[in-house]
Amino acid sequence: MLTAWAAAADDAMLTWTKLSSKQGELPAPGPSTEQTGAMVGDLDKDGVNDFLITARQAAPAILWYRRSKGKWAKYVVEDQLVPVEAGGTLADVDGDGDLDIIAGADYSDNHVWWWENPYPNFDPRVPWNRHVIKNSGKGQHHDLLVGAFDGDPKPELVFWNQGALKLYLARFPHAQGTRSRGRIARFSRPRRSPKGWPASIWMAMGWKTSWAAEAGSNTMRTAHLPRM
Ligand SMILES: [Ca+2]
Ligand SMILES: [Ca+2]
Ligand SMILES: [Ca+2]
Repeated sequence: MLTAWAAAADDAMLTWTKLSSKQGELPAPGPSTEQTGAMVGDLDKDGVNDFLITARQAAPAILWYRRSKGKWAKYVVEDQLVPVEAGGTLADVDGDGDLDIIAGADYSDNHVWWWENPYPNFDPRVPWNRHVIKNSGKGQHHDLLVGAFDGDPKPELVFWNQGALKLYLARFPHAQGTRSRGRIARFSRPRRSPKGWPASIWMAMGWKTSWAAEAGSNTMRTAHLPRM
């Protein structure tokens, strides 16, 4: 009874405030149209979430909206035009304790990149260093997610490459400050799917643990499997 009352009280207190760049309440993201992506995370580690907007029609391709003293300030992360697709994600790629940005290219380009968070040295006009994760094969990478897939506690990136109709895993560089690209592995379809599994299942084995993923044109789910 007490829990139900508390939940109802929280709902009653929840209010939303709309802020619009059209009304001048937020800096406008342009000049590009086609804002492809929005990512949320605490990029400056002050305990308050910030957000990023990506675009693919004109530079700059990535902007960071930093929350500071009750206002939003706009910082350039990528000052070039790179065709960033929807579906980027945030993770500490280089292991130095701050969130970095990971995103893939749209149909026109075969890259997947990550941008190195320069914490604590932020300048609204200075872009972040961009690194390459993938620069071969086919284009379009909508769906990216980060998790601990191979049995050690370090995270890896899994992404679906729409142009190739293939699912990839990329290991992060192992040591702080490394510029290595890590390692990219490819999922493959099992010759015989276990009974009852959907036809869209992909599997990666030979790592410390086995895992499976189901991928479609705009969705992806993954799960650990018992040792096989
Ligand atoms: Ca923040
Ligand atoms: Ca980092
Ligand atoms: Ca950093």
